[in-house]
Amino acid sequence: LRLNDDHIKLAIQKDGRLTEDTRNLLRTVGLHFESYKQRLFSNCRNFPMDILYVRDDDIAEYVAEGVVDLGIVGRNLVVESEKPVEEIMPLNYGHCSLKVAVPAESGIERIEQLSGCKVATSYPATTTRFFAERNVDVNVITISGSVEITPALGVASGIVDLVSTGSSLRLNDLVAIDTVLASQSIVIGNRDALANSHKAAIIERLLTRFRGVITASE
Ligand code: PRT
Ligand code: ZN
Repeated sequence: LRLNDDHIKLAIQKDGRLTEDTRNLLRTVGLHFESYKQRLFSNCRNFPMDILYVRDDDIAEYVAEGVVDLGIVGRNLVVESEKPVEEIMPLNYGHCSLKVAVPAESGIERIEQLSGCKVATSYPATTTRFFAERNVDVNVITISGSVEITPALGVASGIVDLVSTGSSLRLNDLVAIDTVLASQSIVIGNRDALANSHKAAIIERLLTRFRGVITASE
């Protein structure tokens, strides 16, 4: 089992929220590949592609650097990474949004009311850009996990965090007051790979298969 230079390389999340839907998509479009949890990559038996399993946080970087040609990852991480990659195709799963939320009892209803306050997030680049574009001066505090408990701890007045059902916000007595971005799982591509006729042809064959099942599911 080894990486083949004639193959395109696709990075997907190794073990997380997007992993099962991503594997299902690849199998639904007819790709045959082994996947063992402990393995770093697998070859497709019936398509010139190798699949790498990585942390989702590393996917945009690997695509930008050309370690892989394609990646499947949440758009939220692509935007946050600020890496030069091509956003090729939304896949219609992994829907969530990055929202500004505050304690329900704070009475805060507009982001302007957070002026001068601390805002905790795992998305510092996106959050900083969002408030700067709206001329609201906040102090962005970067937290790697459990951002939703920071207001109760007195660490921040508000948060910017991913929301899907909203139950995590409700559980922590937080309410959303604005949306920073809408996200879903997307295909991203390396710009040099897309400009390479050999690779671009294989990539187009894969995207054509994706298009078939994605339109069908809408
Ligand atoms: O290990 P690795 O680094 O690869 O994974 P990870 O733990 O960093 O990410 P993971 O697997 O949790 O999420 C992968 C991607 O799924 C995210 O980058 C998003 O694109 C997408 N996604 C979709 C979500 C959610 N929905 C979501 N609800 N990611 C996180 N959440 C969190 C949310 O922030 C909240 O804390 O899940 C919790 C429950 O959300 P509610 O609103 O349903 O209560
Ligand atoms: Zn991650």
